[in-house]
Amino acid sequence: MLQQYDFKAIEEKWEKYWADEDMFRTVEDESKEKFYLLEMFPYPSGKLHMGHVRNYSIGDVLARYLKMNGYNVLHPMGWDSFGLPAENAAIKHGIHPAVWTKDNIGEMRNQLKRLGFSYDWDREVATCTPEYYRWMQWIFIQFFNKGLAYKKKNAVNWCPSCQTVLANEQVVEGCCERCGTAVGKKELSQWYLKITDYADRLLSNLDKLPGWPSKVKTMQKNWIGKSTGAEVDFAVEGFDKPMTVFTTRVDTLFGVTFMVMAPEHPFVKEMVAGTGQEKAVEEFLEKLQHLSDIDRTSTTLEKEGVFTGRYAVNPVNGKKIPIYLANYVLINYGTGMVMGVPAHDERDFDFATKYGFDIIPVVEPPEGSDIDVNDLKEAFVAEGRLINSGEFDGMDNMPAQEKIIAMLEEKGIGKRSVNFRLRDWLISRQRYWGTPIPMVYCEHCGWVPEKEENLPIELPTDVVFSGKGESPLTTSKTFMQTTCPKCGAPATRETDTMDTFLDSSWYFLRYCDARNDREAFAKDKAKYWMGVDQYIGGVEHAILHLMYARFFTMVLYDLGYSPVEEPFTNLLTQGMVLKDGSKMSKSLGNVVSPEEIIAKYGADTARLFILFAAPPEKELEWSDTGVEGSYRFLNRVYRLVAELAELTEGIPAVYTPEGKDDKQLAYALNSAVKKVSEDVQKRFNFNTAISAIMELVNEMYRYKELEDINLGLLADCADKLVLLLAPFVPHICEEMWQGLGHEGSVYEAEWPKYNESALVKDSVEIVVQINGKVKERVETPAGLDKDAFAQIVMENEKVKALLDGKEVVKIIPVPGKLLNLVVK
Ligand code: ANZ
Ligand code: ZN
Repeated sequence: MLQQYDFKAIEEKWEKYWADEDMFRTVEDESKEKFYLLEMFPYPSGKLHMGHVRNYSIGDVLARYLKMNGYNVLHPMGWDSFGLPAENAAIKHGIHPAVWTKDNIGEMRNQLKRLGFSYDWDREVATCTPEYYRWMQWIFIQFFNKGLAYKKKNAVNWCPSCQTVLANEQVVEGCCERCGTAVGKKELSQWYLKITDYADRLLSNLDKLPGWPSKVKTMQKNWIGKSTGAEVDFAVEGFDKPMTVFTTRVDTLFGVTFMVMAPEHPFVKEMVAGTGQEKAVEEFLEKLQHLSDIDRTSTTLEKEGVFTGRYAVNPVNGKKIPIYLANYVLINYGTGMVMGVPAHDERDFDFATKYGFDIIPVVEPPEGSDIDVNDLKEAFVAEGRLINSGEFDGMDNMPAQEKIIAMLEEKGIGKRSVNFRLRDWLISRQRYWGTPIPMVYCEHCGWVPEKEENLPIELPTDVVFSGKGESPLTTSKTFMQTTCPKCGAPATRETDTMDTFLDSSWYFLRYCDARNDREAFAKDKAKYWMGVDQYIGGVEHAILHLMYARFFTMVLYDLGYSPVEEPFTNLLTQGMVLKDGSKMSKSLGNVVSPEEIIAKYGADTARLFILFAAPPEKELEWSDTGVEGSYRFLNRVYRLVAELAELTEGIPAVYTPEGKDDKQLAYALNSAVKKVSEDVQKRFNFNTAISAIMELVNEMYRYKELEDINLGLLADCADKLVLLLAPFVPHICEEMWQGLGHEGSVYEAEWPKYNESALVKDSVEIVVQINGKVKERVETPAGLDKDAFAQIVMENEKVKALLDGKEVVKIIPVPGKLLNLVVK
């Protein structure tokens, strides 16, 4: 063992050893308990950032700890490698996306190896390779055959700068999530996946995930957005179709004073024809073009509308009520039509005030309220009792809903109804660098999936990257023309590619059997490994990625391919890495590059700092002095172990603690073992685990300088110190393990156990405070009662000296810990 901590030599040596020995290769083994540990795979942008380093360091602690505890650990890594940046690089610099991506993967793989992460590289996947996307296409076809994929013309969000379609969730405050440009609308025929068929299950299954943070479950719940209510038909005068509205407040039916519908509603044209309102309606529609769905649901939106020239009839009281188009009614929610109840809905209140509709209260607050429903300044949205509601007057409004629905059902003009905020998933992208959608359009047969034996449909290489308009795949001379897989007639291929969120919706299944070229994954292997026992990643994926991955797993489960319905048993969302209080980002210029830190201090220091600075879920504030502190600690440990390696050479770790000092060191050792074991697996409290190890190191330094020392005890401490540190800082620990005379890798050694009897203290250190200031520390026997304890402390010579000439006014004993004295 070198005397100096030469991190560079040590880290290179052991990384080579792990690779040569194939240390982290995993195979299915029924005799061992499996643990599937997964960290979210990165987009290969070219360089790892600190967020990655944090995510993967957290995972690696667990992986190495579990391996030492005898688990069969699956710990894979791969690349979410389709996506826009590669294509933009192609447009800008003329580099082919495949080349750009491959180079980046190469660089980042080296960085991951340089950090010493214990991945099974034999299972590496990259979603942009034909070996992977072949099965992506196969899965898409299974969805299509099950009726879960369809093509539909729709007004979609369109980013004029990226020249691409965006899913609703990629539009942030009306702007493109990627480039910030204001998003517009475009009518396009697009592929969708029917995630809405699974809305109810995606929601109810959340209750079966006790290992997920509740904040993530709440976010998913809100995203799915289940609303329970009713649909009610209103006849329209002089028009043959009824207006069907979705309402969650059927109890307010008697208070309807107008009707509003989505301007895009297919009835609009027909309904307005011949009323004289045609021109006004047209002008209104023109004006709306520039509003996104997000603007239209904003609470600050100025509510506007236009009269359609028609009237509906309220089925419960025969009242004639005007029908308007309104900007706040969305076409793709409920039925796209709404009954306006200004007395009890804020948006309706604003609208009615603007256009002068009646405001009829139908719910009054409980007695004693100072709200006067006959003179409302804003909508009354709370619960209460029904008024102005005919036979339902006097009932509590919420229970009355059931009665009113029953009445509507009996008359055949309404029914119970449930709506979800979740929309079908728009997956078409007019882009090159994604999985080609494996569908063929035939004039005779319509959309036909490609034959499975023809997969993968590979990306053509003869394309033009202009960055404008349609998918670059349309510029290929060879790609589009094909024959119909069903009838053999000339046909054309789909040129859209898939949203990259599909690629990451099943990669965890592929890892179970990553090299399979006959199936997406073998069932028995998936059965052995799934579900993922611990998934770790950023909270920014709490909604979309996790929802899509759950959806895919559920569908594949229903089709008999996935052995589990829910993919991720336990989820940990790590906090962000901050510098000077804000997220590290290029634009703020506060980025610390992992490479620099590794070059200066080594990978072990980088890992230790990140793990020690904050618990995984919390934000981590970068600190240069913290990094230096970690580096100094590793040096200190290394010197200690180097010295003990010599001192205890040939001495077995066998001993009986005798004096007070032996016992104190044995206590520090056993409590460190206990703390690290519990903190790592159960609580991810890596920072407190490391603190316990630091205390042990201090104790060992103190002990080894004493006159009468037990070398067996020190030998045991040295071994266990290295074992305890091994999950956190792997390279240095391998070196120290070898230095202590052990054969092979420290990860083949067993995790230490602690000795409960060493944790029973027979003496404790008491802090003596005088007038609130710590003045002295005194040793007392453990387990004394209040009076005996106070007496022993007061009789201590040093304490007596401190109290000399003073009057003790009050004694406040905290047995085992503290004696507080108030003196005059
Ligand atoms: C009458 C009413 C009275 C309503 C009242 C609310 C309060 P959630 O909870 O989000 O599902 N609504 C229905 N479809 C709509 C659409 N396409 N665009 C805009 N608004 C729509 O909201 C359901 C409520 O939102 C429905 O209940 C409807 O207004 C409105 F005191 O009906 B309500
Ligand atoms: Zn055909």
